[in-house]
Amino acid sequence: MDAQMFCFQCQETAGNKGCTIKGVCGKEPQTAQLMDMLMYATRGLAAVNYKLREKGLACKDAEHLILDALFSTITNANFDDNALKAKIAKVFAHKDELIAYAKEKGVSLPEMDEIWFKVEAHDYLSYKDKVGVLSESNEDIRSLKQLIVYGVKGLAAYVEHALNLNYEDDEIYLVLEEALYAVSSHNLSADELTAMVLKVGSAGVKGMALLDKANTTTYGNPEITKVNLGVRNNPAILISGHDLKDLEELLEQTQGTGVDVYTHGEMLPANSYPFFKKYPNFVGNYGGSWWHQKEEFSTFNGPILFTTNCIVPPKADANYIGKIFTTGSAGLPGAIHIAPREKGKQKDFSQVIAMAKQCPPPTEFEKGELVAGFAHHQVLQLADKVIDAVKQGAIKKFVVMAGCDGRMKSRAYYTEFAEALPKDTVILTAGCAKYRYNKLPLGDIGGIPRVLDAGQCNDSYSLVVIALALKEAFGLEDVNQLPIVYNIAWYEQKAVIVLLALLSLGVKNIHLGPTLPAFLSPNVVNVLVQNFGIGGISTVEEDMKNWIA
Ligand code: FSO
Ligand code: SF4
Repeated sequence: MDAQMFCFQCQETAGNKGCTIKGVCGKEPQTAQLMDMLMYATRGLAAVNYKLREKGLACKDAEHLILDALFSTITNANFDDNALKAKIAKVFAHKDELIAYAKEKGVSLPEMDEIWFKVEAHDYLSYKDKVGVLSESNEDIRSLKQLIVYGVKGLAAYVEHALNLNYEDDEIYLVLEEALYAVSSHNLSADELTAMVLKVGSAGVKGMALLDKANTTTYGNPEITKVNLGVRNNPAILISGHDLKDLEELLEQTQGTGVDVYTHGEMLPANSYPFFKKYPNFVGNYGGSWWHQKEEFSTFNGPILFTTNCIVPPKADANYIGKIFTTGSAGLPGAIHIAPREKGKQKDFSQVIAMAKQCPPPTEFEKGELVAGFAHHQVLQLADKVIDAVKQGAIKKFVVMAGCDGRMKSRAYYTEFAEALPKDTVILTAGCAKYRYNKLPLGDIGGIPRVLDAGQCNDSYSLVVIALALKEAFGLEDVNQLPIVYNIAWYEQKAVIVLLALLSLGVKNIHLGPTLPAFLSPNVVNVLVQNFGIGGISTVEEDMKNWIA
């Protein structure tokens, strides 16, 4: 059958080559093509704003449109064709305005197709070969360009969360636009593109630091918290995704309504922020990582609010159809989309709350508690204890097992790896990867839990801060001299920016699994192996022998 789409941006891509008929994620070919068009249009808008920025004339609205467009094309974020079409139209229209503005200000724009290209809505699907990933015929250049694009998508997601809390950084916008400009350019060498990859990685560190500052300044530093896994007897809303501002407003609006709020997936770390603990209806966490949602949503009984990915399109007969709400860059056909907040106002979650009131309370499927809240501030408060444990040999190694979870059977590796680790090792985690082992009874070392969960995938930044503090404490010159093994599980493009951020900080010998990205060509893999010692994973026994013993 002819390829109707081409997408290889995530770890579950078909055959570890590319989705060509329909996405393994559930993305329809038409949706994939619209995303390609949105990316092409956005690259044009970014190029124009980049040129305006050189003259100090960059447009704020363009920056925000670019963030939203990039975020919307991330794996499992937006499946809604109508929403994507509206975004394409908006980007084209804004690009036109900026082109006119550039002309008025005497800013010359290059002959780059992305800048001058424009089509009407009825033709969005007519240019799939021109705007798709395979339009770049050189495999290595394509690979480097997509590595940049995927890093930039992940970065945009984090920057958008920071923006929602009114934190911004022009230097990050500059890199986002410069990177998209580079991807559209035809005369950059592989070396120049490689340099851009690392530049995006450095911006990734800045982006995660910005979000960390936004989150901790607004909501306090995460602290050790026992998160309740059971349920209460009230109707409830399940909030998923990563956006803490949405959670704040939902909690505010549910006060006194008799409706409880539970976190799901990547929202779990919110339970550790002091700010959210004041809400009596904030009950705890329901369920596991994103891909278990079909079962978990069907027993939750109440409405589900997606603030970001990872959405799994429900089956037509799912009993929670009609109960899904999206907001921000997330979207799903058939779901109700909660409009953006107007300046100075909150988003309006009244429809979600009204629906919850009509629903039975959640059905319990587990009990107990989970310990979370080991972001940098909390861990550094325990620094003396941790350093002593290392000096006395009670802790021999730290294993960074951050990243994502996913559906592939081969990910059982991560549970088995965590179980097989010797008792004198500590796992540092962040992101939804942790659900593979965070409910295992792995115990503690002199009161230090053997799984230290820093939070969401963006809180991998905390792991960097912790590593740098340990380097100082032990008087080492290089972070690679620490007794740390990196065994990172990736799934989508936020994990790509976390990886690039680590590389830009000089972290070597990262193991990436369960498979290496399909978008890395053999030559690009070689460059990563030679310069950074990147490698894959093997069996638990082999990896234990080679990395830990
Ligand atoms: Fe997971 Fe999904 Fe946070 Fe990702 S829920 S996979 S890397 O969106 O963003 O860790
Ligand atoms: Fe395939 Fe992943 Fe792209 Fe979905 S996001 S179409 S699963 S490569």
